[in-house]
Amino acid sequence: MKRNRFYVTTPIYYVTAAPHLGSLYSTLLADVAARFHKLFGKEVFFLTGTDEHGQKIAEAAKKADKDPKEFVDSFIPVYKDIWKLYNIDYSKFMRTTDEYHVHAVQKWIIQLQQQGDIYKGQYIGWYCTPCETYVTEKDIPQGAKEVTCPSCLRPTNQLSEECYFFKLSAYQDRLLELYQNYPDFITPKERLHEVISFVKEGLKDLSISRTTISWGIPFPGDAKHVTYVWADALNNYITAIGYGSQGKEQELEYWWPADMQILGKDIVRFHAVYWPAFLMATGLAMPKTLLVHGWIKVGEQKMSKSLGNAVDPKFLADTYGVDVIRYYLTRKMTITHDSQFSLEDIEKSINDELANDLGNLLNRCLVLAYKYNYTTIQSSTNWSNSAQKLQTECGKMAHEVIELVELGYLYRAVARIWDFIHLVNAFMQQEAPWKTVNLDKALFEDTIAAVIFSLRTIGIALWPVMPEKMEKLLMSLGYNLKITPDQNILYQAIKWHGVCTLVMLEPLFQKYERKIEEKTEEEKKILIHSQAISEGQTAMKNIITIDDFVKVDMRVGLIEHAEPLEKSDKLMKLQVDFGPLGKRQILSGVRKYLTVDDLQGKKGIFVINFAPRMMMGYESQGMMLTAESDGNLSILQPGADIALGSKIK
Ligand code: ME8
Repeated sequence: MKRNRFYVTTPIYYVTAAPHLGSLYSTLLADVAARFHKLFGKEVFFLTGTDEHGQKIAEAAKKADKDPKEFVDSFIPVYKDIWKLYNIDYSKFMRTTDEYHVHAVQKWIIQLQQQGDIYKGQYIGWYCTPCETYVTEKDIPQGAKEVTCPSCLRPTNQLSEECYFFKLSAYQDRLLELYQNYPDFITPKERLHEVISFVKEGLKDLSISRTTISWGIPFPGDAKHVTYVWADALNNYITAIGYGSQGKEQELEYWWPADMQILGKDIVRFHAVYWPAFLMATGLAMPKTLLVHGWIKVGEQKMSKSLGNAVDPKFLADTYGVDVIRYYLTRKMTITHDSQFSLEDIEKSINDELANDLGNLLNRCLVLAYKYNYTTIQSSTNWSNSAQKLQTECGKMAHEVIELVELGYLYRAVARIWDFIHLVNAFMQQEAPWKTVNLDKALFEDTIAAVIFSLRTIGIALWPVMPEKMEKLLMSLGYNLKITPDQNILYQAIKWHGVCTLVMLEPLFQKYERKIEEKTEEEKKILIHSQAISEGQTAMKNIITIDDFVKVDMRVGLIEHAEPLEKSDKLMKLQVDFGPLGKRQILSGVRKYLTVDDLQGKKGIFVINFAPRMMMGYESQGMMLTAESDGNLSILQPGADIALGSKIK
């Protein structure tokens, strides 16, 4: 029998700060996947937690002048509150400082030592503390005195220490076999190829203990050493379900192997190389799939706390609502690639998709049903042809959604549900029940019923993504969502059975119509910050040489006369004196921002070697330079004693 269970995990996060949008994203994907599998009738275990040992945490605690345990403890309620706010329904929140985990990791080390997978040696290498990893040899230039981490581009430190090694090299062939025999082990495929080429380059044994720090799990039998943070952390996926705890063997057997392990592409090597090798050594089965997602980016940069561009999930929930952000992250951040985060996109999603495509469809249908007193809706035994077609499409949608969810492509599953929402909108438009109501009441009822049953299926299919909003939607259709073990509720919904008793509710989504002036200071800050980063980065990409620059002839000129062009609400006509170079007429698009008084009698900087251009019937013989900031424009003014016609260089 197919295993009717689903075990999903997230990375356990370093607790050096409150969770940011990146940590929320991975955790949310796990929550959405878990809820889908519950809908499919499976028993679900959803594990998340925190990674609390290692140099990075020790250093952050020291900076905060706190004991490391006290430091990590202070963040746990913050994590739990954010997860609660976002309705993250985890089964267990594990911490690597939990005693059962510490003991289990020590037992694991002893087992591997006894079987010869761990031995003592000497390590010399460059260590990156933010990534908690050594730089691999191929990334170190010969004779280098300083080495930058190839992953995060920050400086590394040279370490030489006695340490314990895990015999990773002995697993190289078995790992390659794994990737070959189970190509679904890593989703998406691009990541699998990267991992294969990394392993083919040759694996060195992995240092799994440290003597230079003390904040870690004591290495059994050698008090000088603590366990390397990744050897400690990766094991959380099994210790949390009973590995190494007496009397919990059955629990481990019940849940392991994990069905889906979700992580960002930054930590794929740890999960796709070290982790399966650890499991092989431990004698446990491989997880079914590692779902490796791309980064949320702002401009060209990964969103991250240390880069100062992280967005606070609490602020987003307060501004737009929890389910809107759940929807936005699940649908718009593609798993396979990096994705750009932007507040404008969130607002567009609310207006075009949530309020318009979905909210409006529900509302229009409810209003019509109420107006014509048809609020107890029966499934038909004799659907019209077009309603039957819609039902077939509804079934197809549900089947494809289930397939996509099983593969881990949650963003595509949501997009597929949305295709169906568009279809239902088109059906409503085509059948025009507001017209048929007076001509053919049966057809009117058939149309309304088909839309209501479609909406019921949509509400169930979208529940994992927007649980609160979809519970409301379903309530307005008189449907009480009940998760039932061993029954796939989505399959049942496509049969369009039963009766729906409608209840009129407030609109599900309000359009977001606040203009920039009406936004809060925090919103403005994020908007301006993300725009500045992307513009700055675009500027960085368009690098030019000095030869390009000198082609532009820029000169100092005096605006003798300025007048708005009557025919245009944008243009000002300027007469500009360039001293020995003569006078020119220049048209400038500043009318909305600057008055005649702002311009007349002022010196400015002008590009004078553009080909003359006709604008609204007047010739413009150059361009005035301006700078824009926060929606205001000002002219660039040289000092008072700079002669007219002077060249800018
Ligand atoms: O690496 N976009 O913890 P961590 C998308 N403790 N996801 C992001 C992201 C972004 N901009 N920033 C972070 C660690 N993430 C280890 C893990 S597991 C045994 C140990 C997510 O706090 C993404 O899942 O640095 C990434 O892999 C993870 O947070 C890194 O979290």
